This record gives sequence, C-alpha cells and structure tokens, in this order.
Amino acid sequence: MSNFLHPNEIRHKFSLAMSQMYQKEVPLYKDLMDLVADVNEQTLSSDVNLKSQLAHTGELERIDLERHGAIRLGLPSELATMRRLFAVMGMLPVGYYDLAPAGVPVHSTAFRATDSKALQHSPFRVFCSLLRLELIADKELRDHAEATLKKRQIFSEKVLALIDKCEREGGLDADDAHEFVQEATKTFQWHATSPIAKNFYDKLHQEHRLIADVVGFYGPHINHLTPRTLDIDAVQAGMSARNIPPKAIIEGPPRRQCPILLRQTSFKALQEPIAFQNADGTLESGHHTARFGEIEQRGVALTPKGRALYDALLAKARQNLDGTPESNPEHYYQALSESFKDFADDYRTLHDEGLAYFYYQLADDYQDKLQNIARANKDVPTLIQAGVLRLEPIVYEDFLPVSAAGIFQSNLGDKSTDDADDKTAEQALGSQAEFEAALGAKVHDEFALYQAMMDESLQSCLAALA
Ligand code: OOG
Ligand code: NI
Repeated sequence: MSNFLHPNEIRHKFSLAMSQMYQKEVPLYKDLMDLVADVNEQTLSSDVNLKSQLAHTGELERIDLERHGAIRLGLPSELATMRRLFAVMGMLPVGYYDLAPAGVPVHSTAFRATDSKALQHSPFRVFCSLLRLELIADKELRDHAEATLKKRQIFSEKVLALIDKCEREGGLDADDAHEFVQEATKTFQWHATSPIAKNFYDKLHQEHRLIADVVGFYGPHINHLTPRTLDIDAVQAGMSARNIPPKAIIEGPPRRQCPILLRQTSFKALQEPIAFQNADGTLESGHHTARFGEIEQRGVALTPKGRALYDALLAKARQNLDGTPESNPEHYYQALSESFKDFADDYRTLHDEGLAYFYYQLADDYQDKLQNIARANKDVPTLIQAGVLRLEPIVYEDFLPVSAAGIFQSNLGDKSTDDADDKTAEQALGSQAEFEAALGAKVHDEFALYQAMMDESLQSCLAALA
C-alpha cells in the first residue's frame, strides 16, 4: 500500500496555488473572477436545463474551479522537463497547435488530465508554447538569444529532485506533494528584473515581441489564467461596465443554443515596469507588456467531421469581410451567424449526424421507458428514441489555433497585427515531429480521447441494461 497523494489532488492544489499567486500578481484577474462568478450564478438560476445538463456531466461541481493558464518556453530541454513536471500532476500533452501561419513564432500543446473522472476532479489545463528560435533570420541575434536562454534554469533544484523522486517511486506522499506544489509554482512567477540589457531586449522586441517575452526573463511567467463562464456575451458586456477593457471581438463560434467548442475573450495586457541589467552592471528601467486576463465559454467537443465543418464555416465568415474582424465587430458577428446557419443547433442532430461527442446515460425513468420497446429491439437509436438513453454533451477540453492566434496578437501590445516587424513566422510551417522530439513524447490525439469517453459511457449503459 502506498500513501501517495493522488495526481488529481496534486493538480487541484497546484491549480489553487497558481490562482492565488496570479490574484496577487494581477489584481484585475480577481475582478474578472468575481464578474464570472456573478454571471455564472445568474445563468444557472435562469437556465434549469443547463443546470441539469451540467449536473449530469459532473461539470456543475467543477465550474468554479475551472481555469486554464498559458506559458511560453525558450528551449527544447525546458519543454522536456516541463512535460515531466506536469506528469506528476496527471497532466499529459494533448494536441499540437501551429501558430506560425498566424505570424506567431511558436508551436504548442496543452497539458491536461485525459479521462472523465480526472477531469471532473480538476480540469486545470496549461497551454504551453515553445519558441521557434530558428525563425529569427538574423544569425547573430539568434545565437545571442539561444546563448542567453541556455544560461537560465527555470526549475528549482527542489522541484527537479521531486520530479525524479516521483518518477523513481511512482508517486509523492502528502508532504512531498505540498513541497512540489510550492516549488513548481515558483517556476511560473513574475520577475520584475530582467537578466538582459535593455538594448538587447529592444532588438528582440523589434524581431518579435514574443521573443522578448521569453528570452528577456528568468522564467516562463504565467501570462494569463482563464476562468470558465457559462455566458461569455454577458461577461464581455460586464467587463466594460467594471472598467476592465475587453478585446474587440469574442473568438470562436457564434452564440448558439447548443454551444460548440470554445469561445474566448480577454482584457488587454498590462504594461509593467522592468529593471534591465546592462553589461556594466547598471540597471536600466523599461517596461514589458505580456500579462493579461482571459475568459472562456466551453461547449460540446466536435468529431473530426464536426471540426472540419467548423473550420470551413469560420473561414467562410472571415473571407467575406472587408477588413479585420476587429475593425467591425458587429459586421463580423453577423457574418459568423450567417455562416453558421449550416451547423445544426440541437444536440440530437449533432449526435445523429456524427458532428459532436456525447456521453450516453441511463435516463432517470429508464425502467419505465424500457417497457415500451420490444426485447429484441434494443439497438442504440431505438434506446435513444424511446428515452431509455439520454445524451449529454462532452465538453471541449482543448484549444483552437485561430482563436489562440487572436488572443496572442491582441495581447502582445497595442500595435496592429500586420506590422512589418511581426512577420517573422508568417511563411513558416510547423513541425509536429520536431515539437514531439523536443517534448520527448508524442502528443495525445484529442479526438481519440473524446471517442474513448463516449464509447466507455455507452458500454456502461449497455452493461447495466444487459
Ligand atoms: C497563449 C495564447 C493561447 C488560448 O486560450 O487560446 C491561449 C499565450 O498567449 O501564450 O491561451
Ligand atoms: Ni488562454
């Protein structure tokens, strides 16, 4: 018998510690949490169907805990160790996101729990990006950036020792887990002092603001934490009312009866004072813009077929615009609603057409309903039609590259996204194989994970009916 603390519980403690740290570091995040809590309470009291749906899927209890964060790493070796750190908490890399086509010189994955039970215990996820130094054209600057990154150690000795111990012994006991959480959290804290000189920072910033955000710091500060709301339009409206300046548009699908995937908005990053260290040892003051707040509303996870339809309809809405979505939000939302008329908006159709993933559950009165069907006729469509099985949407746990690019761009500063100095990554193609080599593992396929959740729920219903 081991007395290891369960990874789910370590993840839960880590999520709370990160939230506490970020509330202290960025007080606006606390304002946002309060706003989201108000909106969620109102939404739940006015929408009984949503409330029972969330109760059935186990999300009702997790909603106030739910959040994701994001970090940006500089070196493949940092990514490899980060994977081991997250593994202690049962967070595995899921999905590959290539941001280069959108002009952001990174590629990414998301670390998260992968099965229903673990997700219900703590759904904390971290969007983790790796800088692609090879996209810096100027060789001298690239070499200087790489040499600078190689000098930093983003993990404390204690956390490295605890990762080793966990791998060696198969887990951490409560004391070790407590120390692990403290030490892991340090990796993501903010530093008001930069290890580099101001003129080097300026050069990196000129190349791409994101490169300066990584190379200019001692560690991968968490750049946002995102609570989950049940009504993002209400939050977007409420932000202005509370003097939290929102980004121009909500990313993702339009507002619908049956929410799909992920809708996101954010508030602009803060400009924060930094002390740079010049070569002669003197400090020089400057500032840096990176940390922001974000809110998300999550809907049902889509199958590959549903996702292809989503991508096509989103592209169609964007193609027909005169300017950028941000230049005319009303016009953009209209184009989006128009385009998404071709995406069924009731759960039954989404299920029957194989567009989205669902849990199968036995209805509360399934015994009565069973009487109405012939013994021989217990195939799944009949069981659903007769009301023996009920369908509940499996919530999307992942991210969207087009949305993520919009979030990145809106928070790298106030300059427009088509600035010449942000072209670094535009022509490049991502390489999942390279990313996985750095990670030291393959990323999990999100579709396979959702399919497994769906299949498992059906198997347990059928077993109960047998
Ligand atoms: C990550 C941006 C992506 C999301 O929610 O899509 C993201 C970053 O800014 O580092 O967090
Ligand atoms: Ni985010």
